[in-house]
Amino acid sequence: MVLDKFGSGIKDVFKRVMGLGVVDKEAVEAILRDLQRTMIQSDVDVKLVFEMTKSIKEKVLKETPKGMTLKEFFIKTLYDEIVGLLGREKGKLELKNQRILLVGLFGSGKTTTCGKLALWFKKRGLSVALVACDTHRAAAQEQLRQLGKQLDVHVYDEGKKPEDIAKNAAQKAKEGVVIFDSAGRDALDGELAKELKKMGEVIKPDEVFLVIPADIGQAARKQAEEFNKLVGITGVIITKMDGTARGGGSLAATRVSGSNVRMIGVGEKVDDFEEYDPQRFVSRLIGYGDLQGLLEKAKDAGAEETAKKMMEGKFTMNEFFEQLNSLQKMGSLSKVMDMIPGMSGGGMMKKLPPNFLDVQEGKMKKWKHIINSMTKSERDDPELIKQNRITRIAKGSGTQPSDVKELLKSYEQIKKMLKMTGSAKAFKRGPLAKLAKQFGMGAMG
Ligand SMILES: Nc1nc2c(ncn2[C@@H]2O[C@H](COP(=O)(O)OP(=O)(O)O)[C@@H](O)[C@H]2O)c(=O)[nH]1
Ligand SMILES: [Mg+2]
Repeated sequence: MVLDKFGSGIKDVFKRVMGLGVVDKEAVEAILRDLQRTMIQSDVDVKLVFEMTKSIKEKVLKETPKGMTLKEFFIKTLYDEIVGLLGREKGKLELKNQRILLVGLFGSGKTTTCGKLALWFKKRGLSVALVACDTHRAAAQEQLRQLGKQLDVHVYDEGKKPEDIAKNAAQKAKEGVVIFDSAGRDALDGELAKELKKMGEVIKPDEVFLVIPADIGQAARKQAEEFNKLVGITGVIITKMDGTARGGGSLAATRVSGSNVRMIGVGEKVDDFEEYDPQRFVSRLIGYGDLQGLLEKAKDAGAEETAKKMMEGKFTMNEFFEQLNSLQKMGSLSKVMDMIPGMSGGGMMKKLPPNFLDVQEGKMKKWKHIINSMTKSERDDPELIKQNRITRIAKGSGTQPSDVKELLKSYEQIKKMLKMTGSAKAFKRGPLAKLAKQFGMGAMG
């Protein structure tokens, strides 16, 4: 498992929550203190840590969604927030021919990562070449040539200056994935910036990856920001994740810098290399099964609440729209319908004519504009909307008053239909049948 110490610290936090019978306010606070300690030990910026735990506390202690216990909600919120801290986006390498330039300070792992990248693409069927542009250190080019030999990948090294070597290679290697190694320095000084800029001009790279060792922790933020400002980077590769407790700090700091972590190095060998996926990482710590169950439950809790509200005829224009929108995606409205006694949502969905979704799409767009032009109080209580408001809303949304009226009518009909507590008849003769007609669906069932 990667991220040994950071990962096991977080895992312990989850274990502790799972082990509690009932979670109350005191337990939440105690566990959040544990989480703070773990994060700070991993060199996550203290301000970030406190912001995160504050946000978790506020969410969790405010209101627990119906159908979930505080414990479940707490675990789910922990999961969401930790994933958010580590970077929501999954790191990825595009599998295509491209030019990649690796930049970074001395000893960060650039040359090693060149080899890892070469193997990654080669294993996936692309042709690969390496370019040895580190003329700064005597043995640097030889190190890359050795890697090339080991991986059976061609290494370009003709030329004196880094930009000449890069230029020669760029002319010869027309296709495939071409990976350019570069020289580091102790710091990103003017000389290094100039050298990398010149290389960038002749290479015109598709990707410029900054290589950062995990053990610098939260200093990764400053480094990523500086390199981005002076050289321009498209992503970060964090190396040496295997040997440090500060991995969490470097991941969180990179996220704050605005860069994405694309890959992580987890050892010295050429195949110690992984795509970075914060969701998968945190899921593994909790246990995939546990998490899947919780996420499902959280979704259900939301749907159940909406269903209840809708059946009582209490729902806002926004909720109405959301439900219709998910109907389009064959999503949660069918679930909502399923929960209404006597309405077999699944059956109804199957009876929809195949062009139903097409017909609706244009209308949904229009309705969205209309709803956006309403005030909050109008959205919460559409009954407020009478003639002069209709004119205003139509103007504001670039639609006709008849469009606004149609939306209001549909809202009213759904509301009425749902109030007539669930009889399947509603679908055949009731308001929903009328609504169906409006959508151009004709009679249903
Ligand atoms: N444990 C570990 N060591 C690494 C990793 N990546 C690179 N190294 C080591 O870090 C040292 C410097 O790597 P090198 O690629 O030469 O760095 P460069 O100066 O940026 O080119 C070498 O001893 C590598 O074996 C990694 O992911 N894990
Ligand atoms: Mg090197």
